[in-house]
Amino acid sequence: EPAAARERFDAVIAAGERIEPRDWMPDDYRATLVRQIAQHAHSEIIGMQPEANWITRAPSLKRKAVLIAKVQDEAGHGLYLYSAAETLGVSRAELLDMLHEGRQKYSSIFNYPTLTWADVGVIGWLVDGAAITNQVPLCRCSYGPYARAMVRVCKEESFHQRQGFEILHVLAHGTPEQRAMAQDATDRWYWPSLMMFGPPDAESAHSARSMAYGIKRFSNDELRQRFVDMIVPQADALGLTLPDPDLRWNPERGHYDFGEIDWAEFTQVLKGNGPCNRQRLSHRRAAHAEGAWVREAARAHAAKRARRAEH
Ligand code: FAQ
Repeated sequence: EPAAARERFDAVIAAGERIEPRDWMPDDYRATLVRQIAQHAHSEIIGMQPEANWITRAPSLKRKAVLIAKVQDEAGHGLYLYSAAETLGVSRAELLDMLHEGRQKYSSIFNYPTLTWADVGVIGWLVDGAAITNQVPLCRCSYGPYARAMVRVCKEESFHQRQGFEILHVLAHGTPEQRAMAQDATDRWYWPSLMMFGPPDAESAHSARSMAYGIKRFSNDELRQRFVDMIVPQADALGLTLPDPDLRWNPERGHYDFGEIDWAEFTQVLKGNGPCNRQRLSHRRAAHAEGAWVREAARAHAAKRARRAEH
C-alpha cells in the first residue's frame, strides 16, 4: 500500500471531501461501496415489480400515467447506480449475475405483495419516505459518483413520496371501503418499512467501517428513529393509525418510542423466505433472459458503428 496515497485518502475522508474514481482507495473501501451501491441498484429494479403490478389496474388514466412515470424513474435510478458501481471497476453484467444467483441482496421491502390499489399509495408514502430518509445523508457520502447520483434520486423520490401521500389522502377521505383499504395497507407495510433501515446498530456488521469511511453518516437506528418521528404526524394528517400500540411521544428523549421489530421475520426475508422472494427473482431472471436479444442487437449496432468510424 503506497503510504503517500493512503495518507491522502485519509486526509480527504477526514476533511469530509470526495474520493473520485481515479483516486487511490483501500480495497475494503472499494468493496464496501460495490456491495452497497450494487444492492441499492438491485433494489431499484426489483422495486419496479410490486408497483408495476398495478399499472394495468390503476383507477384512472391520470393515475396510470403517474404510476408508469414513477416505475420508469426507478429503472433510471437503477441505471445511475449501476453506472456509479462501474466506476469502481465492476461491470453491470457481473452485478446482475450476482443478483440472479442470489449472491447479492436487494431491499427486504420488495418481497411483500401489493394486494390493493392502496398499497401503491403506501409504497409512495412509507417506502419512498424511508428511502429518502436513508438517502438524503448519502448525498454527502465520501464517494463522488454515488453522492452525486443520490442528489437526483432524492429529488425524484420526494415527488414519489408526495404522489403516494396524495393517493392515500384521497382514499382516507373517501368511502368507508376506501378508508378501510388505506388502513389495511398501512397495517401491512408499516413494520416492513422500519426494517428497510437494516438490523439494529449492535448487530450491523458493516456500520462501523462504513461510518469511519464517510459512506454512512448516520447509523441504522438513528435513521429509523428519524423516520418514525417524521411519519407519526403524517399518519395523523391522513387520519390513519400506525399499527404499534407502543408508539408514544417520549418528552425526555424528544422522540417517539416504538415497539419491538420482529427481527425473526427480517432474517427470514433476507434468507429468501419472504412472501414474494421467489417470485421477484424468477420474474427478474425471466426478464433478463427475454432481453438477451436487445443486448445482442445493441452490441451488433455498436460494433457496426465502430467499424464505420474506422473507415
Ligand atoms: N434488506 O451491516 P448492515 C429503494 C443487509 S430504497 C435487505 O447494517 P449496511 C427506492 C446488508 O446489506 C431501498 N438486506 O449493512 C425505491 C448486509 O448484507 P451483506 C434500497 C439488508 O450496508 C422505493 C447485512 O444485511 N436502498 O430502492 C437490509 O451497513 C420505492 C448487514 O446489515 C438502499 O439500498 C434490508 N432492509 O446497511 C425503489 C440504500 N438491511 O451485504 C422502488 C443504501 C440490511 O453483508 C420503489 N443502502 N441488509 O450481504 C444502505 O444505506 C445500507 O446498505 C443499509 C444497510 C442501511 C440498507
